[in-house]
Amino acid sequence: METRKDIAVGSHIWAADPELAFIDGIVVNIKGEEAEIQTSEKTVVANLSKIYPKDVENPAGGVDDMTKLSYLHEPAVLHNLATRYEINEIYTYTGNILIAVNPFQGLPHLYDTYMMEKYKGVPFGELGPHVFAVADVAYRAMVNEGKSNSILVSGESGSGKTETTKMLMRYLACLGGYAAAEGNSVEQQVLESNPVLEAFGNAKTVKNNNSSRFGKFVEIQFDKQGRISGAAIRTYLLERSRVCQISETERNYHCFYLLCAAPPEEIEKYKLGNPKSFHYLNQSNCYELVGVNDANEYLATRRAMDIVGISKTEQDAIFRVVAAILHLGNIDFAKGEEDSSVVKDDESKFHLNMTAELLMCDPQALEDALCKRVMIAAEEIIKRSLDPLGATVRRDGLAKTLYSRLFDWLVDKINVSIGQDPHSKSLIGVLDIYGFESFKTNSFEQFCINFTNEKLQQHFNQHVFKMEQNEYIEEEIDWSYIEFVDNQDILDLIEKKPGGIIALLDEACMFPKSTHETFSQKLYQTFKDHKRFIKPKLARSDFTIVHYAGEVQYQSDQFLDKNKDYVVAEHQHLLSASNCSFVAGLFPPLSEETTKSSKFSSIGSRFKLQLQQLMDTLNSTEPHYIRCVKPNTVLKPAIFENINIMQQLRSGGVLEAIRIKCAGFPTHRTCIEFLGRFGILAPEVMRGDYEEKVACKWILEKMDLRGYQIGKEKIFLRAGQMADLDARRARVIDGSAKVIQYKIKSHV
Ligand code: AD9
Ligand code: MG
Repeated sequence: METRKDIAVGSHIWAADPELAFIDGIVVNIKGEEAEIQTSEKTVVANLSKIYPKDVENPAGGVDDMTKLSYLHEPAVLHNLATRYEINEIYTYTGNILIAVNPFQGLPHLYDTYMMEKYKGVPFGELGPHVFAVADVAYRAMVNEGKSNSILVSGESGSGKTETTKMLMRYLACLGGYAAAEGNSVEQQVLESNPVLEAFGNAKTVKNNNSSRFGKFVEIQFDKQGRISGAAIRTYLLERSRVCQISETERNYHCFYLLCAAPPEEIEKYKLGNPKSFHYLNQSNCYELVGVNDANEYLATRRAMDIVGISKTEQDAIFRVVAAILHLGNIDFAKGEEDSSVVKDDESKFHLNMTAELLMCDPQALEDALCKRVMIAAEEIIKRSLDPLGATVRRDGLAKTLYSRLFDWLVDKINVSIGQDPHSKSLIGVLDIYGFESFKTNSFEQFCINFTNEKLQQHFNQHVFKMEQNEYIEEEIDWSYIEFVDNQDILDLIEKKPGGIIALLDEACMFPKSTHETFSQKLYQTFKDHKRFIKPKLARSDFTIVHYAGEVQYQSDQFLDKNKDYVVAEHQHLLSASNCSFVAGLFPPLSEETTKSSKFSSIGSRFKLQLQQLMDTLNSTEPHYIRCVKPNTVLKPAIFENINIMQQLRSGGVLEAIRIKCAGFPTHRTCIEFLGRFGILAPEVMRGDYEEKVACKWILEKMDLRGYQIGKEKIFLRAGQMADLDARRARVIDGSAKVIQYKIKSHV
């Protein structure tokens, strides 16, 4: 007995495969729940519930919109992307979501001025899928309706978010620029902010040679005429640990290597040299990037800094701080008297003096700030010595603080220099943010990144859901509430106040006796019955969150430290007294309040707030989504790793969007299309002179289908109904087993 209406002997299908994700074949026999399938290489047996009908009428080059697929399911989506990728069609729509598969090769014709001109003002969907089409539709909507728009680019590391973002910005600058603009126009400044931020915020990682180590939201403001009139850049969570700690094959932030490749007079001025001689760079054996000339990049960064309005004096100060951080990292400590520490040797002394000179502060004060800790007890101030290890931790802390303040200064400066347009009523926001991460070890950074993704996922689901609903309303079809998986419970687990993980973490940070173990115990107790929280077996301090994109096990041991944002008081005093106004400016004096209060400032809570502000902004805009996909882990063209890509489509919410569609009416066909394909099922109807809609209804009734809807011009089918109709159509056409046999032969 057949248990599935849409699958019969002779059906072309996809079956799950451990290596390729799915393989295609033809059903040659069905016994109970099991189907025997002939593929091009072997015969396999699969459970009927695990096979999917394959559309044999799919065009050879695939379809440019997933919603045009007759059967909207995982194998069809994957196969369509693969087919297109093979012919360098890297863009595909899913409704109005753009999927972009990283080509890992230059495709210059795809982005040249001819292409930009081509997409200008053309209605969405008329030309092939493209980032320019998304930027164009956002721009037109903004100009015509005066409504703000946003473009959200997401995907895993190395999938092409930053490249995509730059393309979007280039297209918007082209649409909204002053044609005859000279000098440093706003749009040029907006574009040139990219290389500056990349020099200081990007680094080579295992996953991407130019990985952004911060999240970014660029808000481009437009005037009434649709011209760019201002911009604001917001950045999120720069990875601080990289400044003093890098893993094998990775690099520190680009700017360090660029500076080491600066012209000789600058090298002399900053007493730099080979990157190999600096501790902060030589922990990894990787110094150069293939295809990148650091010396040229240094000059290019300087030029970009000129354009965004960073003065020569400021640039000198910036690179002085960068050089100072390198020297700082080379200061080693040895054991002094009792538990104290001293600067180790002459070489370390040289670096200490260089650091002090570059930061324009007193070398003795610098040494004290590194080796001693000031304790304020009731009435007196006690200076305690730190042991060499303690001093090293201090040194690294200072490096991280300096660098992150420098980065924030750059962002602020660029914002001031580009300027905001207070009169702008509409904007286009472009979001380039880290995708979902799950590594072997996951710490506080991954926790924050995945929290971001949960937030964006909720936004995405709600949007997809709403869009789908709108189409039903437009076609005036019945639409009863269709449920979709909501991730509100995960968000509550993380951010609820009081009682969520972030709130509990803050509590732990404020309580002096807390350790990561007591923090974890608290989590285990509080969330023991939470569906989204798991205490891993045998774990003492790990915890697992069941994210929408999968389970992630977090190691809590550095959560408390990483959540605390404070500048060591000694460092604050030292640098706010610097003779260099730039350096002193990075450490503005603290207000009386902050010095006294022992309350720490929580990175987690601040991030949560920033994220909420971002969501508020996004919620006031019309969103557009671009999902970037990384086709392989070797970063090479023309390699398409099925299973890996499936995972990305799943965690990027593409499959969820498709599931939402499937929960409603995934197949939309105009009446004419429908009759063309299925008229054969009811020749008597076709012979009669019926109105198209009536004819469709007759056929659907004859086939005894339930739950479908007929709109004003379209037929809306439930999931599986198209395949069911196709199977019947195939039976009518093929008729006999003879033809089935022929099909098998011709396939093998
Ligand atoms: V990360 O999360 O910041 O680590 P991204 O931003 O997603 O990551 P990125 O845009 O930096 O990835 O792309 C990685 C590399 O892929 C680039 O350096 C290019 O070499 C390559 N790439 C990405 N998109 C394109 C493209 N449209 N055309 C050609 C591309 N190459
Ligand atoms: Mg990036």
